[in-house]
Amino acid sequence: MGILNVTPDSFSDGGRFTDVAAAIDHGIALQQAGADMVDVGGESTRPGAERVDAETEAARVVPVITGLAAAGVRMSIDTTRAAVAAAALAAGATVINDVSGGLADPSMAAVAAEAGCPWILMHWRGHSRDMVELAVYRDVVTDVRDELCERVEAAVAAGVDPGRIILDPGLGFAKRAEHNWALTAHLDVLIELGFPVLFAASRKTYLGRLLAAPDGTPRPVDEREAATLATSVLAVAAGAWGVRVHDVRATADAIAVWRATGSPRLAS
Ligand code: PMM
Repeated sequence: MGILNVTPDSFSDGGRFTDVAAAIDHGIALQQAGADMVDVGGESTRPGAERVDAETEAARVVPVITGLAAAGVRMSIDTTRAAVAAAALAAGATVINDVSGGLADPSMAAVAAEAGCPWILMHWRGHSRDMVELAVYRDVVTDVRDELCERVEAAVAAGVDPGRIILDPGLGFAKRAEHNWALTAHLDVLIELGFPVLFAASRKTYLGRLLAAPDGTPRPVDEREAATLATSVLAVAAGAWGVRVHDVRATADAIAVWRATGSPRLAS
């Protein structure tokens, strides 16, 4: 899954694709680089980010989705809002990627059930401005698993086909670095639930901290690619269904190497 943030303030590519034509070109380039799907988002979810209103969010993504659909690009819509998801599906997106797992907008389940489309339920505890203080767990792996199971139950109760549900541990969302590493090491615990699992570590803050300079300065966002590739290969080898990344070509290359060795599965 290639990332296309049509926002002025996302942490990695914010501001690069606010022009519709540039965003469409980048989406096509992601597909040509090997993305099976392009994830289009119109609201930044980086820690501390302020929210935009639904009209602004929809106005950012709909023209880009319309253009990419005309070019034959498969897309997910990265939103927590039912109205934005519905507008994006009408414009040609075919998957809902909801970082709140249905918690932020009670109407999202009805949109997903009505559309009958795949719905990515990410583990989430609150909006970006509050999420640092929500990063408290008894055991992060079992807590995330149990909270995701609650989201699945709510979705199914609202009429969503369980065969359309995809799960995501939500790296960096109400998670400190040690939580992200534990979820990476024990991805099998989520995979064993039987749903496809999406893994989305690309260029995130905790990778910058891992690779910090001796004086503690985090590695800049655009120098976290090798670490991103390592996490993506670990996730795919553990059985992840997909990885959500900025650099699709490098990711496809790394996964080609894993496949060439016979797609060995990681034992946990
Ligand atoms: N992370 C971000 C945005 N959308 N969607 C899913 N399913 N999982 C994630 O971890 C996730 C997401 C934030 O990263 P970005 O600013 O690079 O888009």
